Amino acid sequence: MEMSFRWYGKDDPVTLDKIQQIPGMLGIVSAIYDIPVGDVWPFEKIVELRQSIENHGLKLNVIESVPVHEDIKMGLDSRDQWIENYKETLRNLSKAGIKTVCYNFMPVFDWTRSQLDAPLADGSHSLLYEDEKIKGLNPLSGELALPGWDLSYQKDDLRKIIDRYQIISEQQLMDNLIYFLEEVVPVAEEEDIMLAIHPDDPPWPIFGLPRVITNKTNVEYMLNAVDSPNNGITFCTGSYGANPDNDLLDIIEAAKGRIHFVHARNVKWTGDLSFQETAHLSRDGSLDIVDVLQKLNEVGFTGPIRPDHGRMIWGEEGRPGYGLYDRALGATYLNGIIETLDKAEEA
Ligand code: DNO
Repeated sequence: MEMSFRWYGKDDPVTLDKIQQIPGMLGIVSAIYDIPVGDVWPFEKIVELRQSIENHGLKLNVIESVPVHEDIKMGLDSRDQWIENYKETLRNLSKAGIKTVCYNFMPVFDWTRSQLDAPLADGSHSLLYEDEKIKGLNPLSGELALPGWDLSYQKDDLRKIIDRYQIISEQQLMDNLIYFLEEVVPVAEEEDIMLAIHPDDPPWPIFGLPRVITNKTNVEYMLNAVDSPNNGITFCTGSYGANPDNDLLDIIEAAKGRIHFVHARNVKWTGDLSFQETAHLSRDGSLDIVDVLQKLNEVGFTGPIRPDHGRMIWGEEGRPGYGLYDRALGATYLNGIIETLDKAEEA
């Protein structure tokens, strides 16, 4: 597996200089952040990003994410133009040497939490999701603005989009995803790009908006609907694992050969549809990270993996979930497991 780390570009306080000092670090997961959603990513900009990473002895191995325009998710007539742009971006990425592209199909809101700095018993803090709190929130009020959300919408536009989703069922959203995949997967095949859809986080509907990449049944449906190795998934332990009904090993088995990227992190279930993120260790959360890596190894996964969200520890301040220290500890823990698995295999 290729140990990798997410980097938010030149403005990220966690610099490449620091990331390069994490033992065993090989890959950088990044994106171009100043292009409006839906526009074509220029080849030169991608090359520039790649170059800045290679100057630090690291490799730009995954783009996370190329965002999907809301018109595509809503299935509007205008989607075809946005899909053409998406194909062009894939071609440019391929030309610049990128082989793995992560994206998601969550309506409007990407990953969602009710609190970004919830204390843990050890004095650190982390991301918390409490469904009761989320239920009581109006996303239009502005009281919750999360780092993963696209905040470029004007309030009225956002209201219109949310209204429009009220008549889109889960099946329709899935159909819109498949329409998109039928268009872009052939280009991914031509360009030798692995598409890796990120699950919905959390894996259930929020704010009355449908969500579809939530469980094994839906993942299988999506993989079978466009049955190509280039149509794959990002296996995010913490997103699928937020729902105790999801059996992570079972999902890996169902998606074997189609997992192109892994996000590894742990969560502790704290109640019905509620969880708090913890350190990566199996004993700290509800997910068994060793079992997951063992299973990934068993199904032959050798692609990029990154430690995901960490706690904020040692007084670090920064982008919630994306500090340096706890993610670096996570990488070291994951590397220990991977080395052990590799040795056992050689023996
Ligand atoms: C959160 C991330 C997500 C992810 C996107 C992928 O920390 O895992 O924001 O990058 O959903 O498209």
